Amino acid sequence: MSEVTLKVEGMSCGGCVRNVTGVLTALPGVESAEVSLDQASATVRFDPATIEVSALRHAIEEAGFDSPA
Ligand code: 9UX
Repeated sequence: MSEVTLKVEGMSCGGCVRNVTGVLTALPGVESAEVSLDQASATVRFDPATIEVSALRHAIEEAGFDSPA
């Protein structure tokens, strides 16, 4: 497993946190996601053989948030 912390911009309430958490943990290869409203971040544990960091960021953006590098 690898771990990465991504920026997540645009979250404004706990519902956003749940949505981002759900989107990330639904992805194949993602073991867990710890999303912080205060830190505007998501720390994701994932299997790099199954999914790339770019796909994690893409999923965040598809959910309506920004994940700048
Ligand atoms: Mo809160 Mo976020 O009412 O997508 S759920 S702003």
